[in-house]
Amino acid sequence: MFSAFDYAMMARALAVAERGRCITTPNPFVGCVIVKHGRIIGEGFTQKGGRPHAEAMALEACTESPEGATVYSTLEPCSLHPKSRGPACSDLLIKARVARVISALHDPFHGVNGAGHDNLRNAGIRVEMGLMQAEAARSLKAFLARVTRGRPWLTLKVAATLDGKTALANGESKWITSADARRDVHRMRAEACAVMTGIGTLMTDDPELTVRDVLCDRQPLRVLLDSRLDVADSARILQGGNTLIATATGSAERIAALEARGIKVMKVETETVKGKVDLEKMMQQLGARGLNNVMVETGAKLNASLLSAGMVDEIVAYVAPSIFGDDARGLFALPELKNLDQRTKLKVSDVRQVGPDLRITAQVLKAE
Ligand code: AOF
Ligand code: ZN
Repeated sequence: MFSAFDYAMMARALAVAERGRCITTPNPFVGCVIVKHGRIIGEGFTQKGGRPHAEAMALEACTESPEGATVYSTLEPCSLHPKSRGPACSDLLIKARVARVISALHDPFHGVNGAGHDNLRNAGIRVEMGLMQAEAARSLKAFLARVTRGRPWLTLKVAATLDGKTALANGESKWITSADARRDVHRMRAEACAVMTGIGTLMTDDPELTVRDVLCDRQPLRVLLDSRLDVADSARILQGGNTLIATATGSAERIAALEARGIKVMKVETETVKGKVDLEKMMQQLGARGLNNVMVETGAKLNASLLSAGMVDEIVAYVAPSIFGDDARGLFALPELKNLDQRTKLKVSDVRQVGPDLRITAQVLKAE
């Protein structure tokens, strides 16, 4: 049983955790609040690159001895595991002689997976779990997705008119949504571990895929899906490093030339017939690289391929209050559906206005 005060402290820990949202990758952004005699004596959040952890920061920040204190953590405090990059938080809490630990979530990472809580319990600390679990799971959904299923959480960002169009029939498309919406997209990029596009979009738009309109001291990895390595040497995505290309049939010489420029190239198996990158394998490989959430900004073809492959978890749609008409280009170049059972169904989780535009966030419901 948790008290109203416990809820307030965990809500505080979740708010503190937000300060790490854009910087902790590949680690989850955790928040921790330490309370004694009804007062917060220390709080902390996971730091850039994932270390130090939230609990270590909160202990360090304590204004008085944490002995006998209650600790609120948005994730199970870690235990020592073979690849630990620092001390285990459960050991630090034991050493600090805290009395009680309340965490929102079990950490499914195989190196922890209950061992943090067990460690604390074995040292005589009272451990409780599940306070504001749904809220914590929502904020850490990308980390949880990567750890439990091996591939990152994929958010597809789209921008279209009210009638779902992205460009006129002649290709003209700049700008459909407002500057406010575009700034919001930069905020999304800042929160993503990686931003991905396809070679088709690269050929027409030559995007840079960097965070520019918001303050951010980490740039997401830029991922280009380019099955044959058709990318031009002058492409903007190749400037400034921090780029990974997923290729299926790119030649060894081309790969070597790109790598010599500091660009990472990742070979992915091809789909059985088409000679294209196998999207599920690509996502698994991105997961193995520690990417929690991948944001995709691309064209109608790759949008459709990712959707058809079942790789899309969430769609964030910016809808401009304008109409292009039926001859304009659409968002998803899907093959014709023969019956309504084949449609993709979504569950809307958020709707808000961004400047003059609408932003709709919806999760893709997987077919039963
Ligand atoms: C915590 N507090 O603030 C975070 C935790 O690579 P390491 O050694 O830093 O360990 C990373 C794992 O620790 C990560 O996969 C996740 O399970 C957990 N993250 N744990 O106690 C924190 N960020
Ligand atoms: Zn830890």
